Amino acid sequence: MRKLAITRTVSCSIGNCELTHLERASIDLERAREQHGYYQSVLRDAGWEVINLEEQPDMPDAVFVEDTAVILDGLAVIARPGASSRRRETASIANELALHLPVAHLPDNTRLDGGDVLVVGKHIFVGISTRTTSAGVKALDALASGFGYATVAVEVDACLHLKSAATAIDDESILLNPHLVDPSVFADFDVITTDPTEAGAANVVAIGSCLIHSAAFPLTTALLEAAGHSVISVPLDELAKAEGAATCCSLLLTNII
Ligand code: CIR
Repeated sequence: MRKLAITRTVSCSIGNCELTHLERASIDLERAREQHGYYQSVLRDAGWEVINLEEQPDMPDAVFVEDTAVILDGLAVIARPGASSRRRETASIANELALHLPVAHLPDNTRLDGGDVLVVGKHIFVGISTRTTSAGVKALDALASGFGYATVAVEVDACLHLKSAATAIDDESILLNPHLVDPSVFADFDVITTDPTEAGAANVVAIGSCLIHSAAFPLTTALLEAAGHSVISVPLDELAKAEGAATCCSLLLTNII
């Protein structure tokens, strides 16, 4: 089965990124690109074909491709980013995705960031956040239900996106920070809770053989390993200054031709 990861070069303008919960700090572009390159190499080493889209110099947050689409089994839904500065990012992503699977769009009057959409098997959890509206959730549900998915809305107010608070380890297990999301939402799953001293540690990318996790959260990495998971720690602290985490940097497609 083909495994495709869509990524995009870190924009030279990343210093002008959107910020919601962090104070602006100077971002070292070269270091951010090095860390991004290492993230891509980890994907390649794990057997993913990495497509790197060209830089969008006038779109500071364009490296965070996760926010531009939701990948389902048999359908890609193009997002409607909640931040106006990010809306133009979706056009080139839609063109690329259309080469690999059917593509659908959300209505104009909706808002939805891919970072708010956690797909676990046939369950979709969607954060209602500063970026995603309930109209966005309903529109996604209308598209996804035809593909056998059940969608649940989740309140998110303590962090940027739902996936800042909870991500999937596999189809049965979730890594979450109980201070950022109500754990009862995931009552039907096995849950691993992040170390209480590592606020941003709930973001993990499941790439089949192992998990990509930020090297900034070693105590939570150790908890994942103690639970039997294989983890690759990736330095992502430069991109974290732009409020980006590990899942943000790729769109992962499987089950495609
Ligand atoms: C933003 O605020 O949109 C970017 N600076 C960070 C986006 C991170 N994306 C994500 O968590 N999925």
